[in-house]
Amino acid sequence: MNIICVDFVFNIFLGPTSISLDFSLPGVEHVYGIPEHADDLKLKTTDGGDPYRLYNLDVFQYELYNPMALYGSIPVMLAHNTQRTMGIFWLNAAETWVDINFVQGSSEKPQTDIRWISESGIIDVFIMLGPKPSDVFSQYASLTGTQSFPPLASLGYHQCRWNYNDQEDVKSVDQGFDQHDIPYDFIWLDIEHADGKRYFTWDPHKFSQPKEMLQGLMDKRRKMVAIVDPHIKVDSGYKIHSEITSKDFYVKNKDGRNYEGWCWPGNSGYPDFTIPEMRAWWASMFAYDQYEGSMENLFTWNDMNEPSVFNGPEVTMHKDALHGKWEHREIHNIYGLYVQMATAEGQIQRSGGVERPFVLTRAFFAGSQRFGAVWTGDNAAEWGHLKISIPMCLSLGLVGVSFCGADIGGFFKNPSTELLVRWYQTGAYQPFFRAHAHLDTTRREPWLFGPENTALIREVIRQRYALLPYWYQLFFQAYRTGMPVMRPLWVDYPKDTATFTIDDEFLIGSDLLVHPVTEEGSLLYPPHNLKWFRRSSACMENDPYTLYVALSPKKFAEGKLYIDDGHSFNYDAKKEFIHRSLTFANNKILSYITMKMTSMSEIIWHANLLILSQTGKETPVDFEFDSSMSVLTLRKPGMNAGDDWTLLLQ
Ligand code: NBV
Repeated sequence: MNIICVDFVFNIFLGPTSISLDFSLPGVEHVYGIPEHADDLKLKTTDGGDPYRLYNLDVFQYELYNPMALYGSIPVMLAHNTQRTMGIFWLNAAETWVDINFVQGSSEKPQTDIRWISESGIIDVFIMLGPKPSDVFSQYASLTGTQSFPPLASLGYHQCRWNYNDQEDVKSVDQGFDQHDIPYDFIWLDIEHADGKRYFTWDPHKFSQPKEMLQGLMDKRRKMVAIVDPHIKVDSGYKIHSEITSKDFYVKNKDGRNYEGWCWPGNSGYPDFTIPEMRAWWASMFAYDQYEGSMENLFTWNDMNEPSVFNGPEVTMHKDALHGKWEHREIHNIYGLYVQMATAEGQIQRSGGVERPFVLTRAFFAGSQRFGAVWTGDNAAEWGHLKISIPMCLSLGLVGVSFCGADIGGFFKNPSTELLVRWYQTGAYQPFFRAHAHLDTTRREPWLFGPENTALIREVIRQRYALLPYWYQLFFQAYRTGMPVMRPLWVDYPKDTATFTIDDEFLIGSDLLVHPVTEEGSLLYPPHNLKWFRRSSACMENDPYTLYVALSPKKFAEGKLYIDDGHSFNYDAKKEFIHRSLTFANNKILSYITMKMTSMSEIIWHANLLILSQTGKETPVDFEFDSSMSVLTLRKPGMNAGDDWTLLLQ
């Protein structure tokens, strides 16, 4: 047995109640998780201060190193020491507070005491016993699912701004990338693209020909994301509003009338996403004949789904609003998850179940990883916000959400050029790689800061594209096993106590150590210009792979390669994929099938130094050896990534 479930069921009373449970963890000094907070990776004692709060809120200009609630809540805590990793999953979607105390236990042992307090609901706790970090990840995945496997393109670079003003603007930004030889995959449209903030529509003047715009992008194998928020303008002439009204799908006031609040469109209704029929209807709105102007390269961004209500308490919904017989207080933290779930389902359905969706959400809960990506909301163009993006994404990765990123450049305020470049250099090594900016900021497309800075940004975006096969393979692992893509060092070095508090550097998979510069005034390095690149990830599909082999002191290395069509569910439905393991040992590189081992035909290479023989046939291989760096480069060896082969160095 490796998961313990504690489940106390109480009667459900309307109105505020409260439940609580204490845990003592003897031998534990390090606890992590319970996002979302703008704080260090290792959770702090809350003794003498506020507990960490979990209550999905639209927070204006959030503070750093603070236990205050932010946009999402995942009530999962991990505890780690050199002997064991374990986790506690407090399954409750009501407002929750977590108190942490580090104490001296019996026989001088360190101990961590934790108190979970929720406003309502039931006590439903899962204890994941590990003992290895990877065990906790798979135990938690068995409860809430794994990271959805995203389309390959969504791991490329995303260019966003509130707002790209009109179709001409979109066109010229798109061309700017070509003129400056910078690849990108997605351009984003914020709330101004819709007709009077009526989502699923287009502004008739600024975006009068959406299909023409989308086709222009499609011709370049690029894509677009348009925002669809879950507050619906109360307007009888608006199809979405009238259908929700006629189907009686709005959240209700306690007196039974539709709940209305103030948001971007003015007076707004809030669809009740907890109703399965409502979610099915919402999903059907993404069909191409319902969502006019949409095409297969249009994807979705769900913002404001905490939900945000400008005139509500703490800018959210009243706790006594009703979802059927349930008060909002009971389900508050899971509302945003259901919005993203219904949206992702809509994208799958519009393709007849063939294509993978891409949906970004701001609010989230345990299990949101199954529906797409998450970002850290409205940060600011400050060095501290760049720095905090690392522990914020690491904490999310530990509790299942691998597809995480922060607004590059900072959402509020204008970044200095140095900060912007450093942010690109950091963001390129975080899972969700998107630049975004507030309406009132000055324009900041990558080529607006002089040729030297354009070159630096171009370089790091190209680095991201060069590493796409690595990212893609890691997302496939995350999808299959629950292993986080972006990881704290202790996950791979669980006995090295020095790693337990590190959160200014991190691992991507187990093989790439990243330590971004997040301090002002550090030395800039000159770009060295990667020679190849492409316009977007789709244009790379027939490119050769470059294999970097970094040997351990025992002259050993191993890695994995995963390839499929990059966008459909055929890897699952038709098992159309290549998944290979690559190892270097005894001077040989072997490539063999990971998922299903087949007999291996050995191919051995001969040249003066290196030899290739392919079922008897020998082919010389071009190589260079840089003795100062001990780097051996083999050029175009002509192997097929999908075949078994062996490379022998002599
Ligand atoms: O839709 C406008 C913005 C959006 O750009 C941002 O990314 C969201 O986090 N949205 C919040 C609402 C307004 C924030 C001031």
